[in-house]
Amino acid sequence: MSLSFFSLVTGLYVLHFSIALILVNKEVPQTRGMLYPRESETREVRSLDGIWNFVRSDQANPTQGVRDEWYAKELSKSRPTIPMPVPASYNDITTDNLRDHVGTVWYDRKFFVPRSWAKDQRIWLRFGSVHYEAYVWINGQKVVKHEMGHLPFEAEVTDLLSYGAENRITVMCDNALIQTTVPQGRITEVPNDGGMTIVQSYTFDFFNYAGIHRSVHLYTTPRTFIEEVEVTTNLSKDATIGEVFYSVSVNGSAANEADNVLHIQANLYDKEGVLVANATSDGKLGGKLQVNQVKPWWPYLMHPEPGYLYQLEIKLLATNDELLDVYRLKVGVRTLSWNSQQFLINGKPVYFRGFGRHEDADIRGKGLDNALMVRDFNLLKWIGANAYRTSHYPYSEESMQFADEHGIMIIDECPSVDTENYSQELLGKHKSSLEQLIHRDRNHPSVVMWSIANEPRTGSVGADSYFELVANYTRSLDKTRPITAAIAVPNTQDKAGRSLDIISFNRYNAWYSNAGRLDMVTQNVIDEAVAWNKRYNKPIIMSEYGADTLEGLHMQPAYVWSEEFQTEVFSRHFKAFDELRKKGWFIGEFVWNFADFKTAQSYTRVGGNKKGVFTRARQPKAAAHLLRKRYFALGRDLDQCSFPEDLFTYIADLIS
Ligand code: GCB
Repeated sequence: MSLSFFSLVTGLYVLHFSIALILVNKEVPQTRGMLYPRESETREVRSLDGIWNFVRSDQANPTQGVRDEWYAKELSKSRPTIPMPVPASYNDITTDNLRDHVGTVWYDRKFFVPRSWAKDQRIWLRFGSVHYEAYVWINGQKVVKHEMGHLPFEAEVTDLLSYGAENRITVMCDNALIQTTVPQGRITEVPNDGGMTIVQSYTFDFFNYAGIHRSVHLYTTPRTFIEEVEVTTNLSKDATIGEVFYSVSVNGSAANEADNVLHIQANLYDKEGVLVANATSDGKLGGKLQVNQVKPWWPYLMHPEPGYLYQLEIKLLATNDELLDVYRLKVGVRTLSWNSQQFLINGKPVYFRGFGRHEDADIRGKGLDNALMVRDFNLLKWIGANAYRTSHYPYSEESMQFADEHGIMIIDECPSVDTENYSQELLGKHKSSLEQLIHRDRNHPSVVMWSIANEPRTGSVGADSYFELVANYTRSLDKTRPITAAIAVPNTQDKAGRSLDIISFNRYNAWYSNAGRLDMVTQNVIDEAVAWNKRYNKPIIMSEYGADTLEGLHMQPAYVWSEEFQTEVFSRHFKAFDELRKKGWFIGEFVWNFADFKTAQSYTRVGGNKKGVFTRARQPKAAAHLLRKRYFALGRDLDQCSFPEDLFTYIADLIS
C-alpha cells in the first residue's frame, strides 16, 4: 500500500495550529468525469445499495484494520459484523453508542458482475458521497481514496472485477475532523471513567453524521466514451431565441488516434420529445444549438411554467459515423446577471424567499432518502419558497435534479463552515471542495450562486488574502454565477466582503442577541443591512434569521421557544425586509431553518436545533402558515403569481 493511500489514518489525527500570514495560490487537483450515472443504449447502471456488513474499529486503534488487512478477505473473517443500510448515516441505526463513534468504520458486501459485462467496455464504481474520508477496495485491491463528504467520486474497476462471478467491495470510512479538513474539527484525548478516550469536537451546529451517505453505483461505458459535458446557455434580448453551448471531452484510445476524427451529434428535445435543434460538432467536440421560440427556465412562481427543461442528447461518433457513446442530460435555458443593486434571471430582477436547510432526518441521518426529498419539495412549493441555500455542504445530486424540474433556485454551498485558522493546507482543500462542487453542479439551471463559506471567521488574521484566493479561484472555474458567503462577524470587522459579488449575512435578533426582545428586531435588521450595503455597495441578502421553537409550546404573550414567539420574530423581520426592499439593493430573505435538525449534544439544544419552520418529521409549526402567506404575497406583488385557494381560512362574510 502506498503511504498516500493512508495519509490521514496513519498520520493519526495530528493537530494543526498553523496561522499562515502568507498564503500561496497553489494548483489543486482537477476532477475528471463523474457525469451522473444514466442508462443509455451504450451504458448500463447497477445499484450496489442495500444492506452491507459493518464493523467499527476500536476507537483507540483506528488503523488496526489497515495493518491487519481486513480488506483482504470478508470483514466477517476479521471481526463480527452487523447489518448496515446503504445509503444512510450509520450513527442512529444501532441501539448502542455507535452514534458518538470517532474514527474508522468498515463496510463490505458481495455482488455479482454479469458475464456480458466482460465485453469490450469499461466499468466504473461511483459513490454519491461518503463522509468524511473513504478508502475503497475491490476483491482486496485498492481502488480509490477520497477526502471530503457530500461530493461524488469514482474510479475505473474494469481490471479488478471477476466477470460472471462474485466480487467483494470493502470501504473504510473515517469521520475524524481536524483543523485541516473541510469542515474543520478537533480531536482530543481526555480522561474518562475508563482511563482515556478520544473526543471529537466541532464548532458548527449540526451533527457530524457519517457513513456511505448516497448511492453506490457500478456503470459501464464504451472503451471510448463521453467523459465530460459542459453546458452554458444564453437568451436573445426579447427572450425568444435560446442558445445552448455544449462542450464535450472524450476519454479512450479512439480519442487519440490521428486518423479517427471523433465528432458529436447534439440533439435538443423539448418536454414533449420534439426535436427543436440539432448540430454536428467539429473536431473540438463543442458547438451551439439555437432554439427558436424558446421556453426559458424560470423559478417557481415567477412564471406560469417554471422549471422548463429540454433534453440534450449527446452522441459521440467516429469518422465513419459509427455510434460510440450516448449520454443525455436535462438543460434549462436561462441567463443570470448581477450588478451592485440587483440579481437578475432572464433579465428580470429576482427577490429570493427561501430557507437555509439541512439534509437531516430521524434514523437515516444524512442518508439519501427519496421519500423525504419529495416531501421537502412539496413543502417548499406549498409554502411558496423560490430558493434555498444548501447550508452547509453540497446536497444530493438527485435533489439538484429535482430543483431543476421544480424551478427552485439554489445557492450552492461548499462544505466550509465556521472556517478559521487559515493555513495553506486548508486553503488547498477548501479550493478543492469548490472545484468538486462546481464540476458536479455547473450544468444545473437551478444553481444560481456559489456560497464559498458559512460564517467564516472573516475578522481574523489571514482572512483577507484567504478569501480573495478562494473567491478568485471560484470565479476562474465559473464566471456565469455570482459568489457569496454567509457572514456573521460584524460588518466593521469583516475582511471577505470585498471579494464577493453578493453579501449574505446571518443574524439572530431577539434570539442570540437581545433574547426575547421583540421590540429589538426590525430596526436592528434594517441598520445592519444598510451598513453592509454602505460598506461594500453590493446586493444584500439576509441568509439566516429565526428562533428555536418547540412544537406544541404555546405562550401568550409570546415567550422564547413558543410557537407564538417564532411567529412574532418572523413578523418583525418581515417589516424590516419590506423597508429594505424599497432601497433597491436588498434581494432576499432566508429563514433559518426549513426543518428541525440534529446537532451535537449541548445544553443549548433540546434534541437538536429547533429553529425549523417544519418539525423534523416535516409537519408545519404555526409560523409556517404565516410564512406561507408572506411568500405568496411577495410572489403576487413581484411576479403576479396567483394565490392557492386554501391560503386564507374563511372567517366571516365581511361584505354583508
Ligand atoms: C448560525 C449557523 C447555523 C446554526 C444557527 C443556529 O448562524 O450558520 O449553522 O444552526 O446559527 O441556530 O445557531
